[in-house]
Parts: sequence; C-alpha cells; structure tokens
Amino acid sequence: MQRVVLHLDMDAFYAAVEVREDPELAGRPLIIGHRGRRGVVATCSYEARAFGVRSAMPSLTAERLCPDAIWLPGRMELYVEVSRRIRRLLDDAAPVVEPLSIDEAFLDLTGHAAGLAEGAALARALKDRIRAQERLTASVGVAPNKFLAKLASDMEKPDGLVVFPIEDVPTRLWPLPVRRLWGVGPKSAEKLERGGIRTVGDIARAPGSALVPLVGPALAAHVHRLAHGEDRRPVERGLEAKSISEERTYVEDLTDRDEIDRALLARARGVARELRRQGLAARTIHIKVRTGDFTTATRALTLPDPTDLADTILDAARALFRERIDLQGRGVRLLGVGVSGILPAESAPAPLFPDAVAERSRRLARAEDAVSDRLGTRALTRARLLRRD
Ligand code: DCP
Ligand code: MG
Repeated sequence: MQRVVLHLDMDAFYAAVEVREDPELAGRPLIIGHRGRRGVVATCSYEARAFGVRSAMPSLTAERLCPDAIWLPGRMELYVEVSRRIRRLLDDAAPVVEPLSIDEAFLDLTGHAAGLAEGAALARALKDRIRAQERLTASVGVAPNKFLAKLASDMEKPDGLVVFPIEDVPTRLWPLPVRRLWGVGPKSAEKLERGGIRTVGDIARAPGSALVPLVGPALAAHVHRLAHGEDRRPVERGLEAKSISEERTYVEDLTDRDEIDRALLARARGVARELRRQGLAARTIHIKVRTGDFTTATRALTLPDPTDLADTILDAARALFRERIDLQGRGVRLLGVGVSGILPAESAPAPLFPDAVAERSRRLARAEDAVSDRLGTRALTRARLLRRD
C-alpha cells in the first residue's frame, strides 16, 4: 500500500493568533518578543519577515531592520489553547497524529487516502476547516514519507499546499544544500562540504564509499537513503498521556530558598536523565509543592520546544516556583518536578537556539549519562548538590 504522510505547520503561529484577536494588526509588521538588549524574537508576521526579521533573532537587530514594527510580548496560554483545538481537528482527520511542536504535526493518511492526490484533497479540506474554525492558515505537505512531507510543507509558506511525489526528488530535492537533510547538522555539513559534497544531489550521486570517510558509515547510509527520498520512520502517536516525575517528602520542612533551589535542581536532573534514558523529550514542565499545612499546589508551563536537559527543566521549574507559588511563610513538606507533553527525542525539531551554551549542556548531559551508567547515579553530581557537612 502506498504510504500517504501529511505534515502540517501553522503560519507565523503566535503572530497569526494575535492578528486574529486584534484585526487592527492585519497587514502590519508584527513581532512577538521582548524589545531591548536581552530580548529575542519568538516569531513575526510575514510583513515583518519582508524586512529580514526572523525567529530567534536578537531584538536589537529586529528593531534596526524594522523600526516601525508593532511588538507584543506573547501569550503562551492562549497559543497552547489554540494548539489544542487545532489538534482536535487533526485527530478528526487521521487515525494517527504525531505532534512535533506547538504548531506542527505529522498525520498518517495511509489507508485513508488511496494515493497522494487523495491525500492532497484531504489536506485541502483540513486547511479549510482550520481556517473556518480558527481563522488561521496552515501550510501542508503531502508525500510518501515524513521527510518529504516536512520539506514540502515548508516550500510554499504561508498558506501552502505542496504534494511531493518520489518522482520529484531529482528536480526538487537534489538542488538543496546538504544541511536540509534531517540529521545533518552544521558539523556534518562542513565535513561533507570539505569533501566537495554540497548539495543533496551530490550525496545521491556519490558512491557510498565516498561518504563513509567523511561522516562515518551510519550517517553515510542514512543520508544516502534520504537523498533518494527514502524514509521509513513511522508516524507515531504522541506520548501525551505519558508523564515522568520525581518528588521527595522532607522530614523537616524546607524553608531556606537555596535549599529549595537545590531540591529543584536534583529533581530536574532525575527527570531529565529518565527522559534521555527512554529517548524522549518533553514540552510541559510541572512542579508540585506541598506545604507544612498539607496544602498541595501544582503548576505547569509549556515550552515552545521539547527538551531533555536538566538546565532547561530547572529554569522552568524555578520560574514556576518563583512566580506562581506563594508560600505565605510556610515551609515546603514535599517538592516534585515532572514533565508531560512527551515525544520521541529524535522527532523533536532542531533546537531553536542552536547556541554554544545549549550544545555544551547537551554534551555534558551525555557525558553524565555515560558515567552514571557505568558507576551509578551517585558517581557524578553537581557541586551545588554536595552536602556541606
Ligand atoms: N517559536 C519561538 N521561538 C523560536 C521559534 C519559534 O518561540 N525561535 C514559537 C513561535 C512560533 C511557533 O513557535 O509562532 C511555531 O514555530 P515555527 O517555526 O513554526 O514558526 P511560525 O509558525 O511562527 O512561522 P512559520 O510560518 O515559518 O511556520
Ligand atoms: Mg509554524
């Protein structure tokens, strides 16, 4: 049976939601983010993109490129709610939906649509439903697999609908640079380019033996398959129902701010380690706080992207504790950190801020995992977690 995979990604998601809420904003350059030296752009309207403004750009650069833009700080809770409603439309359209981020998902239409043409008709209907119900536009790709469907959805943004049959691989995939291949990061791209391999077509035409010395046998085989438009990854149901958490009850209530902070760090590390052990990443971070008088509070926030890093989980847990918990002088009897909105880590999109700090945390986390696997979880810890006595 011919596989039919659909990838859908909302257009300028946060900005589009804001425009819908305030029609005065329509047609104007709109930036979601905080202005100033420390701010970054979360996203912007296509009108702002015409000035060169992009996601993850420092706000100062964006202000220079587009001085007349309107800035809004963003309302995560609203975007999460819209995302959930769109998710329900997706669930109605296909038996298997794999969410990738707040505004993106794969749908498996195999068996539902006989071929790509029927898949395109379903995609059109889905876009119409999203427009009618949410007054928002989505871009959609329809292809025989995930890799081509995701490429296709990006080709005619905004409001795009692109069908990418395998026959189009030589004309539409081969001219693209090698880093467009899933799994080829900046480092592998550089290694390939040093070997004279610049485009996907160069990979497709190269004999396997030419790629192996550049990137090793595993990546060589992987990119060779992708360059021919082959990708067998199944569309997998999200793991939303799943959650991972860790909590501790204390004999004596914690009252010291620093002690509480260290407890958050220890729990965040445990949760992150478990995520990595299972090859998962999570988008929603929870904390649970029970005070000495047995009142329990839980708070949660959703990140734009899934993570499996203790530092990211800790930042969110700290923010929740600081901004959404009022101890009113009581001590902490129980403290927990948990995650939900779980996805397979490999399906997580490339990091939004592929900066040196995140990359270092990731390398450190892998090294920590390797040591703990061999010597037990107590072998390596953070200096802050060592007892003082
Ligand atoms: N986002 C963010 N920070 C980033 C990138 C994205 O906060 N560096 C948030 C804002 C986006 C949303 O995630 O609206 C979805 O991300 P996309 O990459 O899909 O970007 P958009 O939907 O905004 O635009 P596009 O039309 O290119 O998909
Ligand atoms: Mg989007």
